[in-house]
Amino acid sequence: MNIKEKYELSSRYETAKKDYEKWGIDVDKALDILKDIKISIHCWQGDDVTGFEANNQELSGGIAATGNYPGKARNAEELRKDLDKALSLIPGKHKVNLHAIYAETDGKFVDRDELKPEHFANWVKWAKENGLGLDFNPTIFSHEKAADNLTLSSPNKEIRDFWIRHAIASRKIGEYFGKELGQTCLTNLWIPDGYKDIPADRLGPRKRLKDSLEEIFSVEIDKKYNLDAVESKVFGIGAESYTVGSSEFYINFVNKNNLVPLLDTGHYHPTEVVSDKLSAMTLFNDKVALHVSRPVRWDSDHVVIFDDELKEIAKEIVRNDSLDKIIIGLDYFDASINRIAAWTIGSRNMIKALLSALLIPNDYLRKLQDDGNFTERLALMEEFKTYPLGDIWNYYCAKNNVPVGEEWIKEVKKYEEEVLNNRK
Ligand code: RNT
Ligand code: ZN
Repeated sequence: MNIKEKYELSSRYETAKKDYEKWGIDVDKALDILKDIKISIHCWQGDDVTGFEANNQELSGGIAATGNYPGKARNAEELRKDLDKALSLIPGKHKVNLHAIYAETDGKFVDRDELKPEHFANWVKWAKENGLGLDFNPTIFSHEKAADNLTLSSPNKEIRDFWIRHAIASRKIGEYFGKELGQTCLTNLWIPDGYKDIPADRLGPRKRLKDSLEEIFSVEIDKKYNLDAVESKVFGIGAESYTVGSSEFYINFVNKNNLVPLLDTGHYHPTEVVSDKLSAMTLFNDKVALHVSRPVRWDSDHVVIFDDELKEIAKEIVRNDSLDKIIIGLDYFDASINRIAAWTIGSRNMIKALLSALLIPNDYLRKLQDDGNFTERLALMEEFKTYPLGDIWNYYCAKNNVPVGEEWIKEVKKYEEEVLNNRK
């Protein structure tokens, strides 16, 4: 940025700031708060949830990445390089979320139940070099032992035991991340288990899932290093009629077992919204984790955009003082656009939504509600929609040494020409 642009940016910032100050909002303080909020950026946007196993398997489990945009990362080194690029366009210091299929095993086949911390040593080294935290997920899909969407709830004990071993191994990898990086790792367990058609037994699978999970979580791991989350779902492709790990199942399970519930914004019926669930969940849980995604007609995992629901989620986090309670992670995978752009767009939107929530007169609006002044509540909420958020956002990006406004697009294009297009 040249001097003139810098000057214009800061004078626009000063003017915008005054608009917010009229409402008693301390903009500089908001930017300080924002700087400390970590988003867990999902590595799997970078290769369409393929992973790098020696016997690479097709994506299964009732989820799908559609599109065939050129240049996807073919190995962990390329994925880290792509992440470096995306992270250079996203303001703040964040975490990267890995799945077990991103292990590095030197071309040797290591089955999931045999995975060890050493298979993630390169990731840890990279995270250390870049001041990043790491989160983790057992990969309980895309595997021959998950072929029929039955894993931890399978009637076959051998299958269940295999995945129990994998989940325990994953928690130990999470513990290793936490110890090495000095930031607690969140290890999140999601399984695809369910039935395409009307079940003859709904209880049996849930009972088996409960037993499997109890075994997995009976292995003690210090919560300072690793926190365990479980993610519910409503349906998947090929599991349209019944999902074993439903919302009720996991809400009850986490409460009994003191785990972290994880809410994915694509995992509910279309008129349900996660923003409305957070206040209820935080009243009864110390921590609540999120997979921020964007369902379009179904759990489609579109790139997160700056829409009303995203802003509403951010408001709930900020105005309820839940910044240290809600663990924000992203979960989407679009293979039809540049993958680095996909990371950048979704992450910047999440951060921008948090900024917008920090710049709303939340206390005043709450008072209007309590006073029964719904007219002014609505009127003011609407007026704030066109307050000069963009000027504050641009200044925040410049302050954090990342491109301002749409400037980042050029950088992605350049990277596409110089790096991605050479991956044939
Ligand atoms: C699937 C879940 C799950 C996955 C990732 C890859 O519906 O949302 O979180 O998307 O683990
Ligand atoms: Zn998810």
